[in-house]
Amino acid sequence: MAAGNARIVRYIVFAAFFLGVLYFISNNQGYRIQSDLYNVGKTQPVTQPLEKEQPILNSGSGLASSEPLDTGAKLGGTSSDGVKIGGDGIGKSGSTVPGSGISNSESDSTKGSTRPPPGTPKQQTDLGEAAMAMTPNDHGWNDMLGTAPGPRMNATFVTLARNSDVWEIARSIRQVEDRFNRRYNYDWVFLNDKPFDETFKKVTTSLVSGKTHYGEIPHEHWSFPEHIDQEKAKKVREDMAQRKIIYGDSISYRHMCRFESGFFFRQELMMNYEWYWRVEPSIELFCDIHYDPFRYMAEHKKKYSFVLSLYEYVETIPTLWDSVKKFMKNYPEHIAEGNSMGFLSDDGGETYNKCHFWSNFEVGNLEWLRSKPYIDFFESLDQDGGFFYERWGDAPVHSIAAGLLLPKEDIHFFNDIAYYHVPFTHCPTGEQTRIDLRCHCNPKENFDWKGYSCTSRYFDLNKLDKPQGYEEQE
Ligand SMILES: Nc1nc2c(ncn2[C@@H]2O[C@H](COP(=O)(O)OP(=O)(O)OP(=O)(O)O)[C@@H](O)[C@H]2O)c(=O)[nH]1
Ligand SMILES: *[C@@H]1O[C@H](CO)[C@@H](O)[C@H](O)[C@H]1NC(C)=O
Ligand SMILES: [Mg+2]
Repeated sequence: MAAGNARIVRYIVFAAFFLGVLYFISNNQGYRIQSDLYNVGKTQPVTQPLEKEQPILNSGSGLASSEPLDTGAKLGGTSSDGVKIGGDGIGKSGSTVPGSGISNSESDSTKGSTRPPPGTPKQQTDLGEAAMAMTPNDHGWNDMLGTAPGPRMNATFVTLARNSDVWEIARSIRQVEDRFNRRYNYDWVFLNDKPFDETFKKVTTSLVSGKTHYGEIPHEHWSFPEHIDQEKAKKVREDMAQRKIIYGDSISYRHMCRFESGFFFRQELMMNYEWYWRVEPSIELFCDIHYDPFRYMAEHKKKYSFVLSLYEYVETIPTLWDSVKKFMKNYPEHIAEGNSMGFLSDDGGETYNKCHFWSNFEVGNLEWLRSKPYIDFFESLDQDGGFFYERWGDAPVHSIAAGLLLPKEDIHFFNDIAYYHVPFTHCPTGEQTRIDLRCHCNPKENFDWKGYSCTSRYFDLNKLDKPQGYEEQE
C-alpha cells in the first residue's frame, strides 16, 4: 500500500516536472518572438494584463490566454457602434484639398513597410461596454501592458514640423508612446509646408504605434493673403526685431501661427478625424496616462482642453481684442451663453486680460474648429491682418474662440496629464496623484498656481475645487 502510494507520488512529481519544462520552453519562445516589449501594439501578440508580481518575461507569452490571436486581419474595420478601429484609404498621394484645387502630396507610411499593419484594439466582444478606469480604485487601472481594452475614438495626433525637427519630435513621440499611445495605437498626422524627407518619415513611422500620415500644406494656407500690405508688414517685422520681441522678425513664425489658427483642422488628412491631440517637438510627458483622453472628451462632451495657461505677451497682440470685439458685434449669434468671458476679461469684455490656454498642447474637437462660428471667427480676425501687422499667436486665438464660442463646461483641464514645453511645466497637484500616475516631474516646478498662470481663474470661473495641496505651491 505504502509502496503504491510512493509510486503515484513519483508519477505526479514527474508529470509536474515535465509540464514545468514545457512551460519554460513556450515562455522562452514567446520572449524571443517579442524581443521588444514596446512593440506590443505593432505585432499584436496576445496580451493578457499582467499581474504586478509576474516576471516581465512572461508578458505576451500567450500562456493561459483564451483570447484569439489578433494579427490585424480585422484592420480597417468599424465596430457595430461606429467606432473607428483602423484607418483605411487615408493619405492617398496627389489628392486635392477640397475647394482649393491645390494638389496635396502625401505618402502613406504603410506603403512598402515590412512590418504588419499597426495595431487594432484587442477585439472585445462589446467594445462600447468596456468601462474606462479613471481612478486607482477602478477595475483595470493598473493594466498598463498590452493593448488597452475599450473602443477607439475617431482621433489622431497631429504635429506641424520641419524636416530639421525630426530628432526633437522623435523625443516627443517616444514619450507620448511610452506614457500612452503604445496601448492605444492612435494614428499620427504630420504636416509641413515643405515635403517631408525620407529620414523624417522613416524615424517617425518607426516610433508611432498607430498609422502615420504625411501631408504637405497647400500654398494658400502658408502665405500672405492678398489683402496684406507687404510694406506695412515688413516695417512691423523690422520694428519688432529692434524691440527684440521674440520671433518678432520672423515671417515663417507668422505663417505658422496663422496656419495653426485657421487651417490645420481642414487639411485633407485631418478631414478623416473628429478629434486631435497636438504634439510639438521637445515636449515631455511626466506621468502615465491610464485612460483615453479622447474618449474622456467624447463621453463628457468636451470640445477643447488644456494643461497650462498664462498671460500673453502684450506686444504681440495690441489690437487683437479690438478685432474680437468687432467680431462679437457682427456675429452675436455665435457667442455662447454661459461662456468663459470671465476667464478672458476682468471687466465684462471691455478689455482682454491676456489669459490664454497654451496651445502647444491641445486635445480638441475638429468638428468644432470646422464649424461656422469658428470659421467666421478666424476669417474675421484674418481680415484685420493682425497675424502679419502684429504677431498674433494661435494660442490666444484658439483660447478666445473657446472662451466665447463654447459654453464654459466644454473646456477641460487635464490635471492628470503632466506636461512640459520650454519653459513651463504642468506637474499634477497632489502627491497621491503623482504616485498613482508614476510621475517623474518635480512638483516644485508646477506652474499652475504661480502668479503668471491663469489656471486659478479657470478654476474660479468654473467653481471647481482646486486639487489638494495647491496652496503650498502658490
Ligand atoms: N513645417 C514647419 N513647421 C514649423 C515652422 N515653424 C514652426 N513650426 C512648427 O510649429 C510648431 C510651433 O513652433 P515652435 O517653434 O515650437 O514655436 P513656439 O512653441 O512658440 O516656440 P518654441 O517651442 O519655444 O521655439 C512646432 O511644432 C514647430 O515644429 C515652419 O516654418 N515650418
Ligand atoms: C471620422 O470623422 C470624419 C470627420 O467627421 C468622418 O468623415 C469619418 O467618416 C469618421 N470615420 C469613422 C470611422 O467614423
Ligand atoms: Mg514649441
